[in-house]
Amino acid sequence: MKLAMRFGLSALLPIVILAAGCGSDSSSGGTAAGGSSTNGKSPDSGKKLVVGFSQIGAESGWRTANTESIKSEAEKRGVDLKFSDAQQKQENQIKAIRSYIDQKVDVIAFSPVVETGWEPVLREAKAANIPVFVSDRRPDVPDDLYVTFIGSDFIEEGKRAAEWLAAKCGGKATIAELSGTPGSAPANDRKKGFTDAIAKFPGMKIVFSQTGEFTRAKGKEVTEALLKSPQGSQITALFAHNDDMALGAIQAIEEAGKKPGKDILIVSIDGVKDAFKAMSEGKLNCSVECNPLLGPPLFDAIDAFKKGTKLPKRTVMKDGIFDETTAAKELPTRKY
Ligand code: GYE
Repeated sequence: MKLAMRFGLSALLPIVILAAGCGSDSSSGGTAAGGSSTNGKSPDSGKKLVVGFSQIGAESGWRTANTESIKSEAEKRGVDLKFSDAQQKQENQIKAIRSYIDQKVDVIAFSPVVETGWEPVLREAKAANIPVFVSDRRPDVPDDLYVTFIGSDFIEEGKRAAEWLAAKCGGKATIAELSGTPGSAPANDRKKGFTDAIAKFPGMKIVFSQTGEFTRAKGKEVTEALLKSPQGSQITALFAHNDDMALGAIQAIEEAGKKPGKDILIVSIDGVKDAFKAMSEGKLNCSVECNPLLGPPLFDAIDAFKKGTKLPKRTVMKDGIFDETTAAKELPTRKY
């Protein structure tokens, strides 16, 4: 009953259907956790919906666009958003989620920095009857602990990066990998997708792999050290788990007197504007898109849930792939 009261605001919010025309694609059915308690009963007296969102940090252009999408969408819909930035620390995210539980927010949403270690705090949210929505990265928990998970397919992204590179280099490459935050879903899954796909090409080998923590500075630092090492001269291709690390690597390659995109082929993931600039200059060869604009589908899902709609457990964002041949044409229309 208490929850039904809190969710009563749905009558005042715009009617939006989950995933309709917003670049996402629902898949694999499932039951919305706790959905029965909200079935749009008892309209409340104009009280704003309170959503607590725990963000990972501000490590990349992707993350900046993602934060902006969530904040602007909340504002547009008149949602009272309690937003916190965990500065890459899981303990800060757990603290934020606990404080949202204490404040009795209507909904908790979060993007988990790493995959493991979330079960206790999500059980606390469930015990407090607060529905949890997962965006961007998946936590490794039983799926009754959250309503729905909206984000891209990171394994597929890694696979697409590998297949693009294989075609470009004719199945022959000595590859350096810059991986993302250790233990994070995109780092784990992109590595898996890429590694599984290059297994079909005996001439393609990853000979170096180190984390660049999804940041430009660390991507540059790691690449600088690699290029100074004896192994550096053997590298013919670089796979970065995100654009920012690739952009840092590009700076390091140029400072070492080599031509990024020519002496070393570079493929990365995200499709942010700076990557399109680098591609149009021929310094980055390919970027697999990962759509950060999760605000609209997330709040659509929250709205649909409040109305008692059964949501899929998983909604996969639709992403493209771009390379140096198309980047200049695409650049003016990029949204992030
Ligand atoms: O690719 C990277 C960011 O979780 C998909 O996190 C996200 C990743 C994104 O830091 O740039």
